[in-house]
Amino acid sequence: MTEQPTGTQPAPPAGDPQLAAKRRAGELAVERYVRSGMRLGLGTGSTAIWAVRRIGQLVAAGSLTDVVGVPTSPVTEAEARELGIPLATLDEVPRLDLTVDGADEVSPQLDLIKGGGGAHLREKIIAQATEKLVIVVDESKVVDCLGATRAVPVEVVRPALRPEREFLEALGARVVDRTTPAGDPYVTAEGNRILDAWFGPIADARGLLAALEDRAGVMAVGLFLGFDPIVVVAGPDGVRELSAGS
Ligand code: A5P
Repeated sequence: MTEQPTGTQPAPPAGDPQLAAKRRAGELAVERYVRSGMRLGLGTGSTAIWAVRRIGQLVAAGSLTDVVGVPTSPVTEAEARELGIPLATLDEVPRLDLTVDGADEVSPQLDLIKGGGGAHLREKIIAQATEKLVIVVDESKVVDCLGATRAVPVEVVRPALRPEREFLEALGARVVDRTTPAGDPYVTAEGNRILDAWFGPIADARGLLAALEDRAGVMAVGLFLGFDPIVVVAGPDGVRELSAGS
């Protein structure tokens, strides 16, 4: 993994420093990587939304042309539509040039935990359809080991909720059924539930992912391993970029 210093950065917006970092990461990723003519995956969350907004601004200004976006969630779709970004589905555009998305954790190997917003099923489908994945985060997301600060979101079909919870517990996780702020069960865009599995630091993320993907009731695991993303990290000291290779 290499860290690349960035060039001149625009001044961060005033106010909450974490929000400013999220905004800077999202906007900068667009400036650096989004070009006219691209087929784009549009990520979900409070960081990726800044990339979507920047794309919308550039489309409205006419400086970004001939792009089409495939949203990773209904929330992103609604905002992108409002912004006037031309949209499509993977039925219409099955291969994407670039996706800009957020993450909950980024490991030194650039593996990820995603799904804090409950959209990781579509996010993984779109990441797999994408030539290049650009991840935008603030510094709090960079960890030494996946699982250090966040649960692994596991999307489960409703009838399998209890057996999959028990399976996760047998693997050593503390499992929380995700709920809405109102306390109702959280239901994903595909009509499934989410179990947030707290493992603590995960020594063998590949083994864990394989074990979970073997389960019939598991629709998506928020472990994104081996996607080789470019990670744009913004913090109080500026922006850095993490990538394998160069
Ligand atoms: C959505 O399901 C997630 O994968 C988000 O991309 C992730 O939770 C990061 O979200 P924030 O940028 O809001 O922290």
